[in-house]
Amino acid sequence: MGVNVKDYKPHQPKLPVSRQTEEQLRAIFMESDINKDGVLSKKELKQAFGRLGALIPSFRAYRGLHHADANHDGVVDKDELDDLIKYAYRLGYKVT
Ligand SMILES: [Ca+2]
Ligand SMILES: [Ca+2]
Repeated sequence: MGVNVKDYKPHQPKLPVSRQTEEQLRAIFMESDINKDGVLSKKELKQAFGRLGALIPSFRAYRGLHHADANHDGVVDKDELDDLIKYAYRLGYKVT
């Protein structure tokens, strides 16, 4: 029982680090959809960036929304979420 040392390959993660981080960021944003309407409001974005350790979550939510909200309806939907994730990733946010 236990870990099979022979098959343990620490330098070969299943996913590249960037991909893992993006998936973790996606999970955080999805969890922050408090009212489960499938889109992220500014208030929910603020919560998400707060969880990610942003110094000023409300500012980051504003910037993130401005960046990702392609159809200008004031919320980030599933299609826009990818842009938001890339935005957060570029800024160095990661799940700790
Ligand atoms: Ca929502
Ligand atoms: Ca939108």
